[in-house]
Amino acid sequence: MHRRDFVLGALGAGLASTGSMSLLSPAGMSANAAAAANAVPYGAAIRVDNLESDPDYAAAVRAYCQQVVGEGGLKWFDLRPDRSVFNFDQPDRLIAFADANGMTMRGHTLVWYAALPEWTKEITASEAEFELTHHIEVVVGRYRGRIPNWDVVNEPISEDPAKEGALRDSIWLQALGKGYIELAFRTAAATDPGAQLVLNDFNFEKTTEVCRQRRVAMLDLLKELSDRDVPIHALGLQGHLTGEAEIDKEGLSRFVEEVNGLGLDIYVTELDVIDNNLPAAQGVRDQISALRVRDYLTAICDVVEPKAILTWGISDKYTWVPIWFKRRDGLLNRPLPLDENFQPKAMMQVLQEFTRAGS
Ligand code: 9MR
Repeated sequence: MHRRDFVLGALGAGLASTGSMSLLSPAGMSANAAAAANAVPYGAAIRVDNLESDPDYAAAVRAYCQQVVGEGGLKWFDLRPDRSVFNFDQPDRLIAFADANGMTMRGHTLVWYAALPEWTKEITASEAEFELTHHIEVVVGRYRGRIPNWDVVNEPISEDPAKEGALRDSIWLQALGKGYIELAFRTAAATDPGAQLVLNDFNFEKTTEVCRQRRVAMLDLLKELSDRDVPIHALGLQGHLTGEAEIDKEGLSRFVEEVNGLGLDIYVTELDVIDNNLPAAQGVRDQISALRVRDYLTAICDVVEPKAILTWGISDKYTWVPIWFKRRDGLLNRPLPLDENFQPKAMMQVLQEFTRAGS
């Protein structure tokens, strides 16, 4: 049998058991009631400008999400145009939207190798500790008690640990060594002792040797942090899945089990399916993407119920994927659970199964 037939067959069988696909909210149940029934909160990364300019987008977010996270806004290059400036405009608008709609907001992200403004190149090794801790104190301090969980450190593991060493190069690693991670978590915990502090990263789920090495590197890091009693509460699995790549269900389940064994919770923080190499036919493409999401969430939820499941965007109308992974045939990317007209795709039904039922 051709591999694609198998993939679609397996997916078809899975979807058939859950009935027809229409809206997330079952007939007769309001979106809010459906949200309240969720065992695991569902959320999405949000572009706050579009919430205000596109009423259909805002309506979709209201209908489906119990959590939001800014796709940008809290990143250094948005927040820190200058060394002495903090511009909280975007996160303030997003948290106002979240509060008004009974949603919680995640904070993304305090320390990352990327999305840094030019001026950060001037930070000297002796200034780095102050710049890092000051940034965390100001940002977490502003939202203390209001943003209940933070991606404190984002993507600390290198692309390919076997070749590059375990930790990803960054201004923080260069100036402060690997201790920058511990420093960031301790500072965040001291600033808001009630916040859930998350380490967030991607690419643990494929059957490749690189993914296996990345799981090993992440586990080593988490064990070290745990041995040192660093206040870290969860691992965020981003879940930017590659459409043509099978999920290593066994490898991912065992990884989640080991992480959970360290006393850490699991969040799924940035789920989407990079579909530039999938077939053009919309139905086929959407089914393969839904299958990847199903396999990914199955591998995780078989072991532990995630604290939340968030996709990186909600509609194909607004997604980062074409920035890096535009399709050669010129068709739009379809990485997210709603299409560009905010209609639910097979992926939304899969998300619904995992958020409604829990694990
Ligand atoms: O989707 C985000 C895009 O709009 C930003 O320009 C980019 C740089 O800040 O970051 C994208 O989001 C990334 C996230 O912050 C971390 N994991 C990978 C995401 C996709 O690149």
